[in-house]
Amino acid sequence: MTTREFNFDGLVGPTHNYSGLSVGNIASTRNQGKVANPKLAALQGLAKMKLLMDAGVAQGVIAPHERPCVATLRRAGFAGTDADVIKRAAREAPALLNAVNSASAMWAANAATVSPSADTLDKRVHFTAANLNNKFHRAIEHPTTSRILQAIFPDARHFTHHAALPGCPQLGDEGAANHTRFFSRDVGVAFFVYGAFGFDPQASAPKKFPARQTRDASLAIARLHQLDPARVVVAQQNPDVIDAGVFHNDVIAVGNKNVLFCHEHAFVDQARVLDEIKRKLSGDFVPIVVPDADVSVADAVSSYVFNSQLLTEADGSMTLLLPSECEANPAVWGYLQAMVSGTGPIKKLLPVDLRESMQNGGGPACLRLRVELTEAEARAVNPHCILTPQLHVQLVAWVKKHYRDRLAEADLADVALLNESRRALDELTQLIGLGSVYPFQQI
Ligand code: SUG
Repeated sequence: MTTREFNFDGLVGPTHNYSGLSVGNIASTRNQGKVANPKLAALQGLAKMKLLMDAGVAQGVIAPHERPCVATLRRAGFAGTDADVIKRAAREAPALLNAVNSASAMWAANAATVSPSADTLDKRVHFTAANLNNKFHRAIEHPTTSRILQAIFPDARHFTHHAALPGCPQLGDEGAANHTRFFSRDVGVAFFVYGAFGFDPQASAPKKFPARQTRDASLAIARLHQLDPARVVVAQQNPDVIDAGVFHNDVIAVGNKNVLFCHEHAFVDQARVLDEIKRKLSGDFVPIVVPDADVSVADAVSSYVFNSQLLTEADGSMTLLLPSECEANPAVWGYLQAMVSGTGPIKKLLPVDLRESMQNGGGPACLRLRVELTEAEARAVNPHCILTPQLHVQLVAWVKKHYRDRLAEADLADVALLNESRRALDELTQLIGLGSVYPFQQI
């Protein structure tokens, strides 16, 4: 069966800001309090989507969420008009107000885990929205994420949507950021990476920063998606690299087809893990393991070199679309130059400027959700969510019309921001044919 990978990017929302909400994500903590530029952030994201569309990649768009999330403030006891709710929250619970303003749904790699129909027992594409249980500002995403994914993939003959796993530390789930699907000669292998065990006693755990994904959550998703255990590999992330700022596996590894590009210290018992992937892929596996002596974990985290997208070219070679920050890091850039002139599968480097997102710890790979589809499944996708040159022009105009170019922490208490965001999102749902996915549209 021929399939094609669709790449769905999260559109940056109008409240993109730097609130330092993600302990363990070094960029988020470091840039707390910086003035953000939501307009530039959204335009940078759209430029990346256009680059991929122009390169022949099937590119989709995932809508931002309603922020500030007034419904969450009401659940926390704030009442009155929407304006009253925001004003009181600003006075009495500013940290909560910051959290419900986060535009973090832009990082679509955390929206869900997706298994292609070739790998599932009932031959449907399975989606499980991630509960993102480890961070309050992210744990409120999944109900809207589920509605958006169902609006993009509505046909139950092809698509199965599972609700997020129960929100508890034992089942913390961060979606596709901790899941890679390898593929070779008609065999698909699902690779899940966890940082904590979940229910079982922890053999080794990070000491400084939280492990967000649990083994129990990964196993639950493999069950829900009806994956064949003979085609599943579950590995523990190296706890030391979590403590060095690798809060998701996609900060230290990226895979495509039968290739894995990762750091030497990515996984516990790495040689055994790579052997298991190779065996389950029937021997056809090409790991590119970057030695610590060439690129340290600190350089990997500051440059985000592994948070890149590996694209397959027409001749079968691969291109690494990576953050432009990599060019400024001599160790990283030197390694990459040598790599592309060698004999391995990665032949080209394509740096992209995603600085606004990067300053919150979100590189190219964070911004996208990969969905592998057959032709029949592709025809069942909501066509309005697929980027075309015309939609790109419309979305750029939409951003320029509605977004601010400056957003500081104090602005999050501005009631006008809520109204601007709602107007923008209302117009967006019409542009990309989503229907009423937002709470404010359902009143
Ligand atoms: O969950 N940052 C996100 C970044 C997510 C990156 N995604 C992947 N690696 N796939 C996070 O830590 C920062 C928000 C703030 O601090 O305002 C934030 O949520």
